[in-house]
Amino acid sequence: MKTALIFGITGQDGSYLAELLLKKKYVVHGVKRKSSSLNTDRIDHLYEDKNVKNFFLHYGDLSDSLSIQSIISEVKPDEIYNLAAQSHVAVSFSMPEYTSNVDALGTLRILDCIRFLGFEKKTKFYQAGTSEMFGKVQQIPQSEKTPFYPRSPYAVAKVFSHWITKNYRESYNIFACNGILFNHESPRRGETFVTRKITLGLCKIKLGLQKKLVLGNLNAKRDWGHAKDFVKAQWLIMQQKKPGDYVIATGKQYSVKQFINYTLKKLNMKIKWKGKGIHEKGYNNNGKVIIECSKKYYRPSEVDTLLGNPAKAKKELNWQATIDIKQLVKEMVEEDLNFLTKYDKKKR
Ligand code: NAP
Ligand code: G4F
Repeated sequence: MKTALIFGITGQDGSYLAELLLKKKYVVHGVKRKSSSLNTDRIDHLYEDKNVKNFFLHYGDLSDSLSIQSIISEVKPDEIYNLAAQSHVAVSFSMPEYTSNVDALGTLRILDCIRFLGFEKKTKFYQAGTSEMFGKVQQIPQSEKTPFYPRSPYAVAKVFSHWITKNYRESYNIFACNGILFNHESPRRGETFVTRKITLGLCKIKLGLQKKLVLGNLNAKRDWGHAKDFVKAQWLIMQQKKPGDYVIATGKQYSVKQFINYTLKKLNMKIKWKGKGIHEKGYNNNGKVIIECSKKYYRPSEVDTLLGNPAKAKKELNWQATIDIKQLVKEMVEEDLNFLTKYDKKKR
């Protein structure tokens, strides 16, 4: 039986990866942060299920070497997945030092712990890299060979993590891999990322619980997949004969505005778009503005376009995305409507 340790188990990907590994009969250990309010809602169904025996949680933090050392030496994992991060690009401009500490040095802390404990031959390592590292893209589409041009403190920190992972692989022979994952979403996506902000916001407007949705740059383009597909790729990367770096993407690109239009269609809502850029607005049938833009949600430097080339993943991992944007939007809208209807009934 293999043992896995997931940093970031309470996040979107951590929860799906834990489900996948438990299905594959792994013993799964996860690291959660101390928080003054509950932060385990994405994994409570696993923790509370009496049939799930091999699932354990530990308190720890990527900014705290002692907790990392004590957990890794106790668990002695076969595979470590580092999914923990301050993962919000816009927030990284407000908290650049904290983001660098966690997203860059946190990775080094785990890798050096593997080396320090002499686990180089035992413990494989996966680093959650990102398409944000391509930033101001130097090539379209982006592959493993495309040079990085990070455009935020978040992306700069992730570039450090990418290279330190490669460096520990080459220097100490650790089975250390980088996934370079393009955007992936789900009903479990954090509510401040644009896709979930859109599905949740428009569902609330549909149910009369909110009047307006205020967003930033509607013209940004992303390669959006489903987190369930993408965690499968993370596991596959760790099962190869040799450690490597892989772009994981759908190979299709849509704008934020297109994502909104798919969501409106699924909700059977019609709007008229008027204006351009920051002045663009969406009007409902009664002529009321239900979508508008604000400078508040623009970034000091934007990543305008991201489009991945997942050819290497297809060839070597036999992986490809199975869920397209329409299915993704459908699932997110249905779960948000379901959640809001239950929540609204409870309140009454
Ligand atoms: P997420 O939902 O934001 O989850 C991040 C996880 O990291 C949470 O469990 C969070 O804990 C934990 N965390 C944050 N700061 C930490 C710290 N100081 N110490 C320990 N844990 C900490 O992110 P996600 O969407 O699942 O993404 C997973 C990873 O993939 C992240 O590293 C992200 O940067 C990267 N990535 C994501 C995407 C994407 O589109 N989703 C694409 C490429 C790469 P709390 O629950 O307590 O906040
Ligand atoms: O949903 P977003 O915040 O995701 P972003 O910045 O692409 O980052 C996500 O994907 C990365 C992979 O490429 C991950 F590494 C990272 O951890 C995170 O998961 O924004 C997507 C786009 C941006 O161009 C942003 O400017 O949507 C635009 N946008 C427009 N209005 C907005 C909003 N983004 C947010 N969060 N909120 C808005 O109101």
